[in-house]
Amino acid sequence: MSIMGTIQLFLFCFISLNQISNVYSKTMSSRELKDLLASLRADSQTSNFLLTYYDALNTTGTPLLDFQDIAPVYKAMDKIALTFVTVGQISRSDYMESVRSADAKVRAAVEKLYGLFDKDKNNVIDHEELELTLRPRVVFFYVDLLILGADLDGDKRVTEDEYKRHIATADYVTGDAHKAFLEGNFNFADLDDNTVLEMKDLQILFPHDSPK
Ligand SMILES: [Ca+2]
Ligand SMILES: [Ca+2]
Ligand SMILES: [Ca+2]
Repeated sequence: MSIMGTIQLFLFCFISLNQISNVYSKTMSSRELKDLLASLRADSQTSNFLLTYYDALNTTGTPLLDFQDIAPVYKAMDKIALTFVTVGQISRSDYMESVRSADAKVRAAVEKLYGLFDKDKNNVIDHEELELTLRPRVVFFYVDLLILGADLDGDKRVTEDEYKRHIATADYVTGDAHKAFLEGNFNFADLDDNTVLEMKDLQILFPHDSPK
């Protein structure tokens, strides 16, 4: 390999590691999110979805996303999640009714998320629309978990054991049904089925040619 090639490879590895360590700060800025998406070479549709998703979730209005942004939305959306599991779709009215008792900021965030998933704007999120969002959902699930503190030992990998221990004590989990739903999410995002959620799973979503 030429000297320039070696330098480029070194820089690439350095930047990648740096970006991963930024993800694990239990906070995330939009700059860090953009860097992560660039390091994954995410397609523009996925990137736009994720930037809008995290913009909607940032209810505390700070430049950073943290636990206080994500956890209340997870908590408010427990019934919505369960409706999806049992019915396979949800209307806008049922969806908003489910979060009626949440505070106004959380309701506003959740409503923005509805618009993001309901691509054809017919006020129903159906199974097909959910399928279309596979890539962003895997990415945000991983990033959400790091922000929520599920990576207990801080190695940027969330093992199934860490995840179960996290949701057993997390106060945004509203009950057994919600817990079971969240456990199912782990398997959904663990694309290589190695019982660890990590960058490798995200990289599977965005295959690209290896450098020549
Ligand atoms: Ca729709
Ligand atoms: Ca870990
Ligand atoms: Ca995995």
